[in-house]
Amino acid sequence: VDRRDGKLAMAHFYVAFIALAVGGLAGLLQTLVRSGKFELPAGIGYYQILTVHGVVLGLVLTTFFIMGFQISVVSKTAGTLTNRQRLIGWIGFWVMTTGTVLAAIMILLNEASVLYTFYAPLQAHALYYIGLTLVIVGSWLDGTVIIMKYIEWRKQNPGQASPLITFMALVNTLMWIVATIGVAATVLLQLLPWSLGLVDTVNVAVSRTLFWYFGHPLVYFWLLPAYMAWYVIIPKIIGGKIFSDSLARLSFILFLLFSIPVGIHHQLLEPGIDPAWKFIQVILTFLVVIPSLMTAFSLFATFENYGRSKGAKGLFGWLKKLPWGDARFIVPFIGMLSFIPAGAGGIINASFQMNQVVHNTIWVTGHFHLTAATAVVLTFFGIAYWLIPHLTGRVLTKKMNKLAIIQGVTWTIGMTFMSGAMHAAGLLGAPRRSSYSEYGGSAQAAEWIPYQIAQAVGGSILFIAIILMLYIFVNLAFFAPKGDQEFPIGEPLSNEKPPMVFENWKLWIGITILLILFAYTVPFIDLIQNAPPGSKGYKLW
Ligand code: HAS
Repeated sequence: VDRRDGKLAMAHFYVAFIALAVGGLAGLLQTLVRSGKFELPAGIGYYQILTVHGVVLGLVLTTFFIMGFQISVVSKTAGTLTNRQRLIGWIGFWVMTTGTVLAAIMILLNEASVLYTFYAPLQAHALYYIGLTLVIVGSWLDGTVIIMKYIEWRKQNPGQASPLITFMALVNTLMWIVATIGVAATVLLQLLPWSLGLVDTVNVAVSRTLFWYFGHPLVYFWLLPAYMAWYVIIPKIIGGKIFSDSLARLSFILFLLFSIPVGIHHQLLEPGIDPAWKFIQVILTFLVVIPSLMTAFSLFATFENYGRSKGAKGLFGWLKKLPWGDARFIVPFIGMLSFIPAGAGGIINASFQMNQVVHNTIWVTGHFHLTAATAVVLTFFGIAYWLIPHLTGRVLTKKMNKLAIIQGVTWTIGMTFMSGAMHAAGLLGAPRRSSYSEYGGSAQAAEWIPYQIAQAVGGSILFIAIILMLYIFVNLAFFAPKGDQEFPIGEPLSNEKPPMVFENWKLWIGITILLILFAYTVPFIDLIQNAPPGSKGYKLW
């Protein structure tokens, strides 16, 4: 990657890893509070640190890391950014950073303890919403860079399929832009006017629905960069080939189509939405599982093909041929493994009836610590181990490689304790998002306490893993020996030419919009028409 593009990407990574430090500390404090053995000092509120944790890790770390990664892969495979593109990228970076600082100040002042899912009826200071709006607008500018580069590449290479990982970054960008329209709508039309005192009330159900229209594709916006690494980068690291370029493109297109019209699966227990429409979105949710199953199949095939090409025998002999001593492989691989139970948990959540058992319990928190905070984050760490030295002109030494493996394993142990205990306590009915309470000596609540202590043990181990990660990051950015770290980009197994229909964006964006209109039009009409008495104006308020 060109040095100038590398600097732009690194700027994003600095903010992402600062976010890891701040958000990780908040997470540790939360698990300690919930264990009942610790009280927050200086009048700091539980929901204040819970908001710091969710916003800084769920929104800031992810968005900055993903933008830095996508800029790097596009610059590597579609060509160095032009000066204009790079300028737009820098403006995007500064707009996002300004927004982050603004939102962070409001949270620290306890003016925005509204959690990372900041829908009504919780209300924050207007500057918090303005800050988050800036983060989104900045991310659109970064997204514009990806779109411009893609268009330029297609013009220069008529009739040819774009480089696979550039194609994937484009899909993720398009999905992000369509999804963020929902959150922008609730912020600009509802939350900002309400927090500025321009309107007295807001339609809470509309606010929640607009949030979840965004909130579910948000989780795939986190996942797809991990899939980019699993499909394209891991095959090269192990010395193998991508199982199928076309299959990878198809799975990304399916994510574009089915990630968005499924947000109501977060609202299955909410009044005001007709169960028939809930059920339709449940079916659409099961369709978005398919590209993940395709990914699992493709990864197994990649690993097995590679192992057999090295002479592996028997059903699982290929496992022995994988490079277990390479942190760039093993850390994301643990992420893949964790995604098997994590995905199974997601399928449980999405099952209409079973959702009643787990909704609003700490099971859901366990689910997203296994998906986002294990599968995705371990993959991001695995990427950082080679991308940071590549961008700073340094190398990952053997010693750092070893420490990186220790870091990944420590993270896994911590997360196994924490997420495992969360799943178990959730099945016993422990609520999510609540501070420590014995609920007036309830026998049921007493059963949760050992699991809450296990969560604190896990949280403490995770904090050690964060310190290790930050140490490795600083080493790779500033102190590792100078050198040329490989940027691994895999090649497909066969010379197949992916069908050009994959690049027909009018078709795919058209179907995406139709699916969204199908899944959301009637629910929104219902929510606006049936707004509770006392609502004024357009019944958005
Ligand atoms: Fe989820 C709630 C359903 C995936 C994140 N989810 C959440 C929340 C978050 C989140 C943050 O339907 C909480 C939001 C809040 O604050 O309230 N989720 C699903 C489903 C999937 C799913 C069906 N979620 C994710 C991913 C996330 C994420 C990915 C982040 C990155 N989720 C739900 C539902 C709720 C929910 C409900 C609402 C619950 C409620 O009531 O509030 C699916 O996409 C999962 C499909 C995945 C698979 C696994 C495929 C396996 C692969 C690995 C292969 C491994 C290999 C290595 C090859 C089917 C690809 C093995 C090698 C060997 C040698 C063994």
